[in-house]
Amino acid sequence: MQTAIADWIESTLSTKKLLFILLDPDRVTPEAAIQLATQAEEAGVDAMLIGSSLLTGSSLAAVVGAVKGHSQLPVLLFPGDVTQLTELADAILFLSLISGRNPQYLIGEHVKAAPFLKRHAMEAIPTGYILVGGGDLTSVQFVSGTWPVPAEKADIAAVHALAGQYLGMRLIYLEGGSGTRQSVPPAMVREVKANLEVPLIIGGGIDNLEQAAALYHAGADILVIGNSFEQQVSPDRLREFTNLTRADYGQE
Ligand code: 1GP
Repeated sequence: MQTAIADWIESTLSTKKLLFILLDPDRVTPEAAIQLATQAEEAGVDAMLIGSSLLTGSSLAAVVGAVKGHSQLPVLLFPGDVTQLTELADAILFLSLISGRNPQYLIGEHVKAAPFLKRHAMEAIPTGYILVGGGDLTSVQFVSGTWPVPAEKADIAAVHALAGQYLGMRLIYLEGGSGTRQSVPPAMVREVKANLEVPLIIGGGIDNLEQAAALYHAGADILVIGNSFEQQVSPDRLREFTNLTRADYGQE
Protein backbone atom coordinates (compact mmCIF):
# COMPACT_ATOMS: atom_id res chain seq x y z
CA MET A 1 0.00 0.00 0.00
CA GLN A 2 1.32 3.44 -0.98
CA THR A 3 2.12 5.93 1.78
CA ALA A 4 4.47 8.34 0.00
CA ILE A 5 2.37 11.51 0.29
CA ALA A 6 1.28 10.83 3.88
CA ASP A 7 4.94 10.22 4.78
CA TRP A 8 5.98 13.41 2.98
CA ILE A 9 3.36 15.42 4.93
CA GLU A 10 4.61 14.01 8.21
CA SER A 11 8.28 14.58 7.51
CA THR A 12 7.76 18.11 6.12
CA LEU A 13 5.87 19.04 9.26
CA SER A 14 9.03 18.51 11.29
CA THR A 15 10.43 21.67 9.67
CA LYS A 16 7.43 23.88 8.78
CA LYS A 17 3.64 24.15 8.62
CA LEU A 18 1.83 23.46 5.34
CA LEU A 19 -0.59 25.39 3.14
CA PHE A 20 -2.91 23.65 0.68
CA ILE A 21 -5.20 25.32 -1.86
CA LEU A 22 -8.61 23.80 -2.58
CA LEU A 23 -10.04 23.99 -6.09
CA ASP A 24 -13.70 23.28 -6.76
CA PRO A 25 -13.92 22.00 -10.36
CA ASP A 26 -17.41 23.47 -10.69
CA ARG A 27 -16.02 26.93 -10.05
CA VAL A 28 -12.64 27.05 -11.79
CA THR A 29 -11.84 26.41 -15.42
CA PRO A 30 -8.78 24.33 -16.28
CA GLU A 31 -7.12 27.54 -17.54
CA ALA A 32 -7.74 29.34 -14.23
CA ALA A 33 -6.53 26.26 -12.35
CA ILE A 34 -3.26 26.30 -14.32
CA GLN A 35 -2.72 29.97 -13.53
CA LEU A 36 -3.40 29.51 -9.84
CA ALA A 37 -1.31 26.33 -9.56
CA THR A 38 1.65 27.95 -11.30
CA GLN A 39 1.54 30.97 -9.02
CA ALA A 40 0.97 28.77 -5.99
CA GLU A 41 3.98 26.62 -6.77
CA GLU A 42 6.19 29.68 -7.22
CA ALA A 43 4.95 31.13 -3.95
CA GLY A 44 5.72 27.94 -2.00
CA VAL A 45 2.21 26.50 -1.53
CA ASP A 46 2.63 22.82 -0.64
CA ALA A 47 -0.20 20.99 -2.45
CA MET A 48 -3.54 21.32 -4.22
CA LEU A 49 -6.75 19.67 -3.07
CA ILE A 50 -9.39 19.19 -5.75
CA GLY A 51 -13.01 18.32 -5.06
CA SER A 52 -16.33 19.53 -3.69
CA SER A 53 -19.26 18.42 -1.50
CA LEU A 54 -21.36 17.97 -4.61
CA LEU A 55 -20.06 18.23 -8.17
CA THR A 56 -22.60 19.19 -10.79
CA GLY A 57 -20.23 19.51 -13.75
CA SER A 58 -17.85 17.05 -15.33
CA SER A 59 -14.55 18.90 -15.31
CA LEU A 60 -12.82 17.12 -12.41
CA ALA A 61 -10.36 15.19 -14.60
CA ALA A 62 -9.71 18.26 -16.78
CA VAL A 63 -8.87 20.40 -13.74
CA VAL A 64 -6.69 17.72 -12.12
CA GLY A 65 -4.94 17.04 -15.44
CA ALA A 66 -4.35 20.76 -16.01
CA VAL A 67 -2.73 21.22 -12.59
CA LYS A 68 -0.63 18.05 -12.96
CA GLY A 69 0.45 19.06 -16.46
CA HIS A 70 1.66 22.51 -15.47
CA SER A 71 3.08 22.20 -11.96
CA GLN A 72 5.00 19.80 -9.78
CA LEU A 73 2.60 20.32 -6.89
CA PRO A 74 1.12 17.17 -5.36
CA VAL A 75 -2.58 16.90 -6.23
CA LEU A 76 -4.84 15.28 -3.66
CA LEU A 77 -8.45 14.42 -4.34
CA PHE A 78 -10.86 15.86 -1.76
CA PRO A 79 -14.02 14.05 -2.85
CA GLY A 80 -17.58 14.53 -1.70
CA ASP A 81 -18.43 11.04 -2.96
CA VAL A 82 -17.37 8.18 -5.22
CA THR A 83 -18.16 10.08 -8.41
CA GLN A 84 -15.15 12.34 -7.76
CA LEU A 85 -12.33 9.98 -8.63
CA THR A 86 -9.63 10.30 -11.27
CA GLU A 87 -6.41 8.37 -11.55
CA LEU A 88 -4.65 11.56 -12.65
CA ALA A 89 -4.27 12.68 -9.01
CA ASP A 90 -1.37 11.65 -6.79
CA ALA A 91 -3.44 10.57 -3.81
CA ILE A 92 -6.86 10.81 -2.25
CA LEU A 93 -7.84 12.13 1.16
CA PHE A 94 -9.91 9.09 2.11
CA LEU A 95 -12.31 11.09 4.25
CA SER A 96 -14.46 9.39 6.83
CA LEU A 97 -17.03 11.83 8.22
CA ILE A 98 -16.50 10.90 11.86
CA SER A 99 -18.45 13.81 13.32
CA GLY A 100 -21.57 12.37 11.68
CA ARG A 101 -23.49 9.16 12.12
CA ASN A 102 -24.37 8.66 8.47
CA PRO A 103 -22.98 5.28 7.35
CA GLN A 104 -22.82 6.44 3.74
CA TYR A 105 -20.02 8.89 4.60
CA LEU A 106 -18.43 6.76 7.32
CA ILE A 107 -17.88 3.68 5.13
CA GLY A 108 -20.42 3.43 2.26
CA GLU A 109 -18.72 5.62 -0.35
CA HIS A 110 -15.37 4.10 0.66
CA VAL A 111 -16.47 0.59 -0.22
CA LYS A 112 -17.57 1.82 -3.65
CA ALA A 113 -14.25 3.66 -4.18
CA ALA A 114 -11.95 0.87 -3.00
CA PRO A 115 -11.81 -1.15 -6.27
CA PHE A 116 -10.88 2.01 -8.20
CA LEU A 117 -8.06 2.80 -5.78
CA LYS A 118 -6.77 -0.74 -6.00
CA ARG A 119 -6.94 -0.78 -9.78
CA HIS A 120 -4.91 2.43 -10.07
CA ALA A 121 -2.61 1.76 -7.10
CA MET A 122 -3.63 5.17 -5.80
CA GLU A 123 -2.47 6.27 -2.38
CA ALA A 124 -5.38 6.67 0.03
CA ILE A 125 -4.67 8.77 3.11
CA PRO A 126 -7.11 7.81 5.88
CA THR A 127 -8.48 11.10 7.18
CA GLY A 128 -10.91 11.71 10.02
CA TYR A 129 -13.21 14.48 8.81
CA ILE A 130 -14.96 16.50 11.50
CA LEU A 131 -17.52 19.19 10.64
CA VAL A 132 -17.61 22.21 12.92
CA GLY A 133 -20.72 24.38 12.97
CA GLY A 134 -20.65 28.11 13.20
CA GLY A 135 -24.34 28.81 12.65
CA ASP A 136 -24.70 28.74 8.86
CA LEU A 137 -25.91 25.57 7.18
CA THR A 138 -22.97 24.63 4.94
CA SER A 139 -23.03 22.56 1.73
CA VAL A 140 -21.23 19.65 3.35
CA GLN A 141 -23.70 19.57 6.27
CA PHE A 142 -26.64 19.68 3.90
CA VAL A 143 -25.29 17.07 1.49
CA SER A 144 -24.12 14.66 4.21
CA GLY A 145 -27.25 15.15 6.31
CA THR A 146 -25.15 15.29 9.47
CA TRP A 147 -24.84 17.62 12.42
CA PRO A 148 -21.57 19.48 12.92
CA VAL A 149 -19.83 19.71 16.28
CA PRO A 150 -20.89 23.08 17.75
CA ALA A 151 -18.04 25.59 17.44
CA GLU A 152 -17.88 26.21 21.17
CA LYS A 153 -17.72 22.49 22.08
CA ALA A 154 -13.98 21.96 21.77
CA ASP A 155 -14.09 18.96 24.10
CA ILE A 156 -16.47 17.12 21.76
CA ALA A 157 -14.24 17.83 18.77
CA ALA A 158 -11.20 16.63 20.73
CA VAL A 159 -12.69 13.21 21.56
CA HIS A 160 -13.85 12.71 17.98
CA ALA A 161 -10.32 13.51 16.77
CA LEU A 162 -8.84 11.13 19.30
CA ALA A 163 -11.20 8.36 18.26
CA GLY A 164 -10.14 8.96 14.64
CA GLN A 165 -6.51 8.64 15.62
CA TYR A 166 -7.19 5.38 17.47
CA LEU A 167 -9.02 4.08 14.39
CA GLY A 168 -5.74 4.57 12.49
CA MET A 169 -6.42 7.81 10.65
CA ARG A 170 -3.23 9.54 9.58
CA LEU A 171 -4.77 13.01 9.43
CA ILE A 172 -7.58 14.77 11.27
CA TYR A 173 -9.43 17.51 9.39
CA LEU A 174 -11.61 20.11 11.14
CA GLU A 175 -13.94 21.57 8.51
CA GLY A 176 -15.74 24.85 9.06
CA GLY A 177 -17.41 24.54 5.64
CA SER A 178 -16.49 26.22 2.40
CA GLY A 179 -17.26 29.93 2.39
CA THR A 180 -18.46 29.95 5.99
CA ARG A 181 -18.35 33.28 7.77
CA GLN A 182 -16.94 31.71 10.92
CA SER A 183 -13.84 29.55 10.55
CA VAL A 184 -12.94 26.91 13.16
CA PRO A 185 -12.15 28.78 16.40
CA PRO A 186 -8.48 28.77 17.51
CA ALA A 187 -9.60 27.64 20.98
CA MET A 188 -10.99 24.43 19.47
CA VAL A 189 -7.83 23.93 17.41
CA ARG A 190 -5.74 24.28 20.59
CA GLU A 191 -7.75 21.71 22.51
CA VAL A 192 -7.88 19.19 19.67
CA LYS A 193 -4.15 19.53 19.02
CA ALA A 194 -3.30 19.08 22.70
CA ASN A 195 -4.90 15.64 22.56
CA LEU A 196 -3.65 14.50 19.17
CA GLU A 197 -0.49 12.93 17.77
CA VAL A 198 -1.35 12.97 14.07
CA PRO A 199 -1.30 16.10 11.86
CA LEU A 200 -4.27 18.46 12.13
CA ILE A 201 -5.81 20.14 9.07
CA ILE A 202 -8.09 23.18 9.34
CA GLY A 203 -10.23 24.55 6.51
CA GLY A 204 -13.28 26.66 5.76
CA GLY A 205 -13.71 30.43 5.71
CA ILE A 206 -10.04 31.38 6.06
CA ASP A 207 -9.52 34.60 4.15
CA ASN A 208 -7.05 36.78 5.99
CA LEU A 209 -3.53 36.58 7.34
CA GLU A 210 -4.42 37.28 10.97
CA GLN A 211 -6.87 34.38 10.99
CA ALA A 212 -4.33 32.06 9.36
CA ALA A 213 -1.58 33.05 11.81
CA ALA A 214 -3.90 32.52 14.78
CA LEU A 215 -4.85 29.03 13.54
CA TYR A 216 -1.22 27.99 12.95
CA HIS A 217 -0.33 29.41 16.34
CA ALA A 218 -3.12 27.45 18.00
CA GLY A 219 -1.68 24.22 16.58
CA ALA A 220 -3.00 23.76 13.03
CA ASP A 221 -0.41 21.84 11.01
CA ILE A 222 -2.05 22.39 7.62
CA LEU A 223 -4.43 25.13 6.48
CA VAL A 224 -6.69 24.72 3.45
CA ILE A 225 -7.90 27.81 1.61
CA GLY A 226 -10.41 27.66 -1.26
CA ASN A 227 -12.79 30.53 -1.96
CA SER A 228 -10.51 33.35 -1.00
CA PHE A 229 -7.80 32.24 -3.46
CA GLU A 230 -10.20 31.04 -6.15
CA GLN A 231 -11.66 34.51 -6.65
CA GLN A 232 -8.49 36.33 -7.41
CA VAL A 233 -5.14 36.18 -5.74
CA SER A 234 -1.84 37.86 -6.52
CA PRO A 235 1.57 36.19 -6.21
CA ASP A 236 2.43 38.63 -3.40
CA ARG A 237 -0.67 37.69 -1.45
CA LEU A 238 0.11 33.99 -1.83
CA ARG A 239 3.64 34.64 -0.58
CA GLU A 240 2.31 36.42 2.51
CA PHE A 241 0.41 33.25 3.39
CA THR A 242 3.27 30.85 2.60
CA ASN A 243 5.61 32.97 4.73
CA LEU A 244 3.37 32.09 7.68
CA THR A 245 4.16 28.39 7.17
CA ARG A 246 7.80 29.12 8.00
CA ALA A 247 7.16 31.38 10.99
CA ASP A 248 8.28 30.29 14.43
CA TYR A 249 5.20 29.49 16.51
CA GLY A 250 7.19 28.14 19.45
CA GLN A 251 6.21 24.96 21.26
CA GLU A 252 2.48 24.38 21.16
C1 1GP B 1 -11.69 23.36 2.89
O1 1GP B 1 -13.94 23.82 2.72
C2 1GP B 1 -12.69 24.37 2.91
O2 1GP B 1 -11.72 22.74 4.12
C3 1GP B 1 -12.41 25.48 1.97
O3 1GP B 1 -13.10 26.53 2.48
O4 1GP B 1 -13.49 27.74 0.39
O5 1GP B 1 -14.02 28.75 2.62
O6 1GP B 1 -11.66 28.44 1.90
P1 1GP B 1 -13.07 27.95 1.79
